[in-house]
Amino acid sequence: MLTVHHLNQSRSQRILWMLEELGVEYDIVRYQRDPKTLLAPPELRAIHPLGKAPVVTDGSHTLAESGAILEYLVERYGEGRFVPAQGSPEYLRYRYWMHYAEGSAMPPLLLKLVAGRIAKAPAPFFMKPITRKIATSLQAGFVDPQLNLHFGYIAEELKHTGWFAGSEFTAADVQMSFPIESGVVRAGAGVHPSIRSFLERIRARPAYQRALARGGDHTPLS
Ligand SMILES: N[C@@H](CCC(=O)N[C@@H](CS)C(=O)NCC(=O)O)C(=O)O
Repeated sequence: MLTVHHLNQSRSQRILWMLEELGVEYDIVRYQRDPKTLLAPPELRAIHPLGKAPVVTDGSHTLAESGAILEYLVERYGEGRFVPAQGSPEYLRYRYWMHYAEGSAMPPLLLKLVAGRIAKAPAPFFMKPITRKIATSLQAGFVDPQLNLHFGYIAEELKHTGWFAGSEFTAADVQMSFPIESGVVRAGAGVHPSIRSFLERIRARPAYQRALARGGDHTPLS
């Protein structure tokens, strides 16, 4: 039986959703973030040395990295579904968005989370204005302009067909759902109608709703 090592409010929700789309049976082992540090508990390191979610075990395979896991699941269980035909222009877009999600979209979103926490972190009163100034300068000078650039671009791309890789729903849409849901919470990405419409369409999918019911609340951290 395939097992998903699932951390609350995390990227592992994407994997549950993909498995529901594929109709593959799976077990869930649940882990809770430390409420202060937000880190995964050390038990997850027993499954994979980095101790980050998601991790999937399938028979003798232990897999990490959301994009690599999604590609594995679609190749192993998809029977041609959820991926464009190899060699097609849609396949190139598919591969691009599979990498873009974690390689380009997530770094400024993570910086936004960290800068927000620095600004709110307890500090001696004489240090507070300094830490707040560092955090707000980082946000205003780099993070916010980068996020506006990325979400403006994503919104334009979604205007073509409403999906990321051609006119059909694919695993690239599953992979992109996490930066988009995080972007709405952290970066006001919901101002773009094409992004709102994408979210409405994915949230209406029965498989998305089944994954939510099994995985629990996955509202991205803010
Ligand atoms: N690029 C990795 C990122 C994995 C990652 O950072 N996961 C977060 C959850 S969203 C995590 O495990 N955070 C807790 C920790 O770092 O201890 C992927 O896509 O799987």
